Amino acid sequence: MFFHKDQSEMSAVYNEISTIPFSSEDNLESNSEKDSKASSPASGFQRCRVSTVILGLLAVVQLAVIICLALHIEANNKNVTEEKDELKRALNDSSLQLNSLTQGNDKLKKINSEIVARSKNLTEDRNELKAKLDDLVSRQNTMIEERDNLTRINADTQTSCRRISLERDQLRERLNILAQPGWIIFRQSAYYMSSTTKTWQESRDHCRSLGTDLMIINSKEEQVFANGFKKYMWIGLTDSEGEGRWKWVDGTPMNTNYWSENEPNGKTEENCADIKSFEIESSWNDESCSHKLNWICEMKLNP
Ligand code: 2F8
Ligand code: CA
Repeated sequence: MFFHKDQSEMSAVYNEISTIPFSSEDNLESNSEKDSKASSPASGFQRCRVSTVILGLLAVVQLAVIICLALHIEANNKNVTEEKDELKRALNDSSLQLNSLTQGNDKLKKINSEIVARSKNLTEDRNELKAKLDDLVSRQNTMIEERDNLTRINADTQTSCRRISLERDQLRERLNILAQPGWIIFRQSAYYMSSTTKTWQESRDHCRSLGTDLMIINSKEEQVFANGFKKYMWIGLTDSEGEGRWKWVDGTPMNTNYWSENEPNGKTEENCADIKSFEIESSWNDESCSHKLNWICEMKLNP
C-alpha cells in the first residue's frame, strides 16, 4: 500500500514537471514566440530528451527511495519481530512466574489456614490450661491457708495440751497432798494444821514444800474458821520488809485486820503474826519470827 501511494505521488510530480518551462528566458517570451518555437521539431526533440533524462533521474531517485524504504521497513520489521519475540518470551516468563506465584500463594494460603487452625487450637489449649492453672493456684492458696490454720490450731492445741498436762500433774500432786491426813476443806481452800512447832520461816518452808503457803485471812468467816482450830499458830502475815507495813505472803497488803487489843506491839522485835487469843474474834498478835509455834497452811482449790 505504501508503494502504491509513492507511485501515484511520483506520477503527479512527473505531470507537473512536464509543464515547467526550461529557462527563464522562456517565461519572457511572448505567447506568440512560444507558439512559434513549439512548432519547431528540434526543440521538441530536445525537450523530449531532457524529459527522458529527468524521468530517468526521478526513477533512480524513486528506486533509491524505495530501496531505502524497503531496507528501513525490513529493519523495522526485524526489530518489531525481535521485540515481539522478546515480548513473547517475557510474556511466557511472566506467565510462568504468575503460575509459580499463584502456586506459591495457594501453598501459602493453605499453610496460613493450617497455622490459623493450629493457632486457634493452641489458644484454646492455652486458655484451658490457664483456667486449670488458676484453679490449681486457687486450690493451692486455699490449702496453704488451711495448712496455716491447722498449723496454728496444732500449735495452740500442743500449748493447751502441755498446759493441761501440767495442770493435771499439779492437780495429781495436790490431790496426793490433800489425800494425806490433817487437811480440812473450807469453802474454796484446804487447810493443814501442823502437829509440831517451827519458826515462822521454817513453817512457811514446810507449807511451800507442799505447794502451798501459810494461811492468808481475808474474810471474817475465814478468821472465825481459823480461831476454831484453837491453836497458838503462825499465819502468813509479816512486816519484815518494812516496820508497820504488814503484808501477806502472796504480796498483798493487809487491809482488814483482827489484831488483839494493844497489838501489834513488838515493833522491830516482833515482825511475824500469829493467832494467840483464839477465844475471841480479834486474835492476832505480833511475835518474834524465831519463836517456835504451830502453823497453818492454806491451799487454794481454784487458784
Ligand atoms: O500477848 C501479849 C504479849 O505477850 C508476850 O509478851 C509478854 C508476847 N511476847 C512473847 O511471847 C515473846 C508479846 O508478843 C505479846 O504481845
Ligand atoms: Ca505482840
